[in-house]
Amino acid sequence: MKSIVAAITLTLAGALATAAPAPAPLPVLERVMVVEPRDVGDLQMTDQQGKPRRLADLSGAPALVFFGFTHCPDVCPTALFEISEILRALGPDGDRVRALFVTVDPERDTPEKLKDYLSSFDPRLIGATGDDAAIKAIEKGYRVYAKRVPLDGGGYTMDHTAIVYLMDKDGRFVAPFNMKRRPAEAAAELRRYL
Ligand SMILES: [Cu+2]
Repeated sequence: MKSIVAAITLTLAGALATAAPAPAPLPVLERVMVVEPRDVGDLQMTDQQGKPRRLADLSGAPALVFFGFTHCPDVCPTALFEISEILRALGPDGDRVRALFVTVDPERDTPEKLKDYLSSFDPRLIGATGDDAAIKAIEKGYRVYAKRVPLDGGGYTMDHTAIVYLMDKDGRFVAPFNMKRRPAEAAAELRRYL
């Protein structure tokens, strides 16, 4: 799925390259293909301090929401690094933006594990975990795909949606956030939602 979206986005980018310069942020087809998250505000999670929170508690500020798991070999650490760079590029405005990392692997990603993992990234990142039902409910709200895949040598990894969701300050979904640009450009777009 992700590669299809990427391929179509690339094709689209190629098509647009010859057209008039468009405001960059939203690859149109990618936007159309994402099924919009709705009514996620009432959902419950536990943050990396072990504190129960409602997703609605995050509103009042634009938010970047990303799903993943701490055992992820590359996609998640890359995205969290990039999100951290964007927060840094925002300067003091970074405190007025929220960034949420929701685990799709609550069995292994306890609050303690999330806290330890997120200590490598921007301290403003909020980790979200919960029991299986709570995480399933968040995945459903965001229409996120996440599936356990057994590994040959035992154990498992997770296949998961790797979109960064941009939510506005009322907690409504805006669009997939375009991560394929410099942190300063991404920061400039986020500032428009403050
Ligand atoms: Cu991942």
